[in-house]
Amino acid sequence: MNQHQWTERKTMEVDGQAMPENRRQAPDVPVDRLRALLEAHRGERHIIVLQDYPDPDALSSAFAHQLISAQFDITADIVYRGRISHQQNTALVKILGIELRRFEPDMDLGVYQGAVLVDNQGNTASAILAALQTANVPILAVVDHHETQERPDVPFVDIRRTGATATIYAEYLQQGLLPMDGSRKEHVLVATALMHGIMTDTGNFIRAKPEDFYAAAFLSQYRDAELIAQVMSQARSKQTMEIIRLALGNRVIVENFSVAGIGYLRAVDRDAIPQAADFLLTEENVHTSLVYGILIGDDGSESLIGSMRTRKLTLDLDEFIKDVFGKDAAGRYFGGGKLSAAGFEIPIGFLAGGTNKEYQELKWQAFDAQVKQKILTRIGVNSADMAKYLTPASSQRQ
Ligand SMILES: [Mn+2]
Repeated sequence: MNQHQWTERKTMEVDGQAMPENRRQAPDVPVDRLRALLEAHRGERHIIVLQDYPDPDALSSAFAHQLISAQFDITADIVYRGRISHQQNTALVKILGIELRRFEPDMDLGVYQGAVLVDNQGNTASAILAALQTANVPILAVVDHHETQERPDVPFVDIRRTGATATIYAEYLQQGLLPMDGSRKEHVLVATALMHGIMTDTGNFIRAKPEDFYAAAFLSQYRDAELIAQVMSQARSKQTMEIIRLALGNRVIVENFSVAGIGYLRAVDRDAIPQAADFLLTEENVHTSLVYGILIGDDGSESLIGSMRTRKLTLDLDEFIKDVFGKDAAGRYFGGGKLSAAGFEIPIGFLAGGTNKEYQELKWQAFDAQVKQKILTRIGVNSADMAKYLTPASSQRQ
């Protein structure tokens, strides 16, 4: 944030109709443009598209978008493709009663007049995006806080480098897009969810920026603190613990990077990967962690997935991941993210499947070695030293 914006923000109060009059009237204020867009689409049915493995920031922002849309008689279905896999996310969805629809290839998308991308720009929800394109459903809005991807035809784009997308939605609420009423249950729930979204995306405010704190201050008037405590105290599953154990056992530490492959995992355990990466980062003399594995989807498809975390301020993980793993044939990056947290997903395609254990093992070793080589080369390990780091870590769970 530059000095000018910061000065402007300082004039904002945290408790209500707060924006200075001149800014509220300005035509380029996002909330006004979003209001105009929703007004123009009154009475329609929209699809809110989430990333394949939605996190609390995505879930809460989608929930907020759904409530805002209802103000304009717009029915908005929240759709995602992967799994709700983190124990806290399952709890969040249950407690909030958020209604989610899981994407199926035979879903009739023709019922939607428009799509909204929340906490993503389509590249982490590529299957749904492709289906929407086939069904001629236009993308009406993108609200996100990741690095900007090109989406030239979208009428409403609000991408800001805030700590969370929930921060942007909290601002919409504060600016009157959904007049908040503390006695209404769904308003308490949306405030609670957005607060949790900001907390998880900023590492409990450790990486929060001024606008995230402003948003949290506003939400604190409505949120249910007990509910947040309940969501956050959910225990990890046995499988998640097991994947963390594998990451710990398989990790290779080079130049303060801790790198671990964990072999194959199922879609329901997807979220154990970032949790393991978070855990490896807690070791002393480690500033960056990477945990990866081969995800076996419910449909038998396979993809190499990974999560990366860093505490090193000078390391831009978004750039790092894009640089190391590159783009697919269509020119889209396999991954990216924020400065301190990023991930990637590379479809294995033709090599997927195979029930033969030996073949599975061989395949894992090839991918394991390839990821390590790419990462270690980028870190600066020379080819003579490379061999000693490439002893394959077994994919076996026992
Ligand atoms: Mn987010």
